Amino acid sequence: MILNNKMKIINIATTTFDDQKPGTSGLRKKVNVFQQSHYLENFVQSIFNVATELKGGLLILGGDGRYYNAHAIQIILKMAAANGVKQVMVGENGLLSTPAVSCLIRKYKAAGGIVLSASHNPGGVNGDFGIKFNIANGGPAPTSFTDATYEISKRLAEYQIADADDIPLDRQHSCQMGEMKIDVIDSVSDYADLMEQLFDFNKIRTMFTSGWLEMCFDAMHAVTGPYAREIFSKRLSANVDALINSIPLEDFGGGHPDPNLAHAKELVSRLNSGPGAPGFGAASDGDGDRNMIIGQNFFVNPSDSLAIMTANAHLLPGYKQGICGVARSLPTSRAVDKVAEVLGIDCYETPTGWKYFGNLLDDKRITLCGEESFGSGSDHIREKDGIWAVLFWLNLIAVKQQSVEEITREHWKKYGRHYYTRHDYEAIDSDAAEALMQNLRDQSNSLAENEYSGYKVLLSDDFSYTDPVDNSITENQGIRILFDDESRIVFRLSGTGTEGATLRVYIEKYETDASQHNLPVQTALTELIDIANSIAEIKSRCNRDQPDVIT
Ligand code: G16
Repeated sequence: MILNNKMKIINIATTTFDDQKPGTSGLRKKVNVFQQSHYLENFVQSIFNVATELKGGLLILGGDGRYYNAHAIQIILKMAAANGVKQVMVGENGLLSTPAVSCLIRKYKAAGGIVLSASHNPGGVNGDFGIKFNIANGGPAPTSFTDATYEISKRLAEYQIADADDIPLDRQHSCQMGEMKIDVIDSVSDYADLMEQLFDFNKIRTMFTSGWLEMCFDAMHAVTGPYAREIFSKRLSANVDALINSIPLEDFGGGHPDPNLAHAKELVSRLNSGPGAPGFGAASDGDGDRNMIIGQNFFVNPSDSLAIMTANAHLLPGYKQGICGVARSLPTSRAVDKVAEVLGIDCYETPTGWKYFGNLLDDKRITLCGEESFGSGSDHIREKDGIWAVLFWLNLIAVKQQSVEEITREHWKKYGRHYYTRHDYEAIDSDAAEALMQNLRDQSNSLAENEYSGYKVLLSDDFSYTDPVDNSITENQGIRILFDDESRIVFRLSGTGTEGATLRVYIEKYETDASQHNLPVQTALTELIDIANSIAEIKSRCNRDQPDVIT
């Protein structure tokens, strides 16, 4: 036991867990896994052991408000004090969205940040919990960091924690825990100020106050409620009924905080309610980094959203100097590639995971990036950013004076339409999923030249990425099959699920003929869906007739 400014630091002997390997975005498990004695503490100590820069530095701490958030924050504060952190800024009520953490790390030059969230996964006592670490650039820790924490977690013998009282989180204040300063801060204002620098708030406000547009934003009872209140209602004077589900709840009101057509049902029914319906709808996820954009009876695919943003960024104040390049993850449709070609800028294809965009942003190779999984962002921070994407669209609508649908259709007309769908097979047997992927891997080199229902395979491989900045290589990132008409199928296993395995099948088809842009997506892709099912033998290997979720 050591005394630090009259505070006791206790070394607790612990035993290891073998399942603390972070996935696509941090460590995500069922709440009851995190509730095992020492489980959270072991993982947090592993972070402190690797992120030695936290000693004597500033840590940003907050989460999406799900069950276990408040409890975990008190533990992490005491462990931070015991591990020599100089100062912690923690969000009021323990709330900070993932983009707000990234913003605060960069603004206050913090050594890093800890975000407590399992993102779009359900919460509550029977739901999921998660923890992720962001480094000093504000972005998710790279694989080298997460691999190192995993190695440490496998041999950790003890952790350090201060013998201190819990800190009140329900009001803004500053206090000491031993030698460590704690500031409980406004969760929203720094982030909202950054948004005001990027977008034309006057123009958006006029659009609302003149009655030209009404919006509906679904915070899904997750972290973005307070952000939406401050930004859309207070600073932008949006219509009085603009926000739904805007009170953060520990179980997200029993809902699934995943902003897609299946889970944001209330929002969708409002937008599709006929005359008088709002013209613009949006939703964000548990920790506020994802976004869905919809118009009246109209859905904007996230891959299209990235392409539309890229084509129009120069019209908005924060991007008026143009953009230097773009990036998308492997399974994201190639809609943005077409725009990059026309703009004459580089377009990078990365593995799934926001962490792969960090080096490209830091090296100023890209300004915008995005993923099919409802994520888009820019160089303003190092995370994808839900509210930012909503503001981007609102600003664009205010500039163009067109509806969501008109903007999207005009885009398709100019660049062609990428019909796109993702089929998810959830909670399938992990061994069966691995065997399915291995079978695809074994075939992948011999598929070229094969023809399926008139679609000829041009190239097929297991995607591997060499980071152009640090030359690190990331292998086995998904099987991709490219056809000679620019259609594409990608198969990979999710890295964010907490039950069995989730197979994701991504299918796209490029159509330049505007008279063919009105088909239902699943109809336009029927043949390719059948080809994907047959090459991967999904039905027999997964024992499923249909995907569980289609986006
Ligand atoms: C995370 C990552 C994203 C990724 C998504 C889905 O998002 O940050 O980069 O696209 O998971 O990953 P997977 O397909 O492996 O499940 P979030 O919003 O869950 O943090």
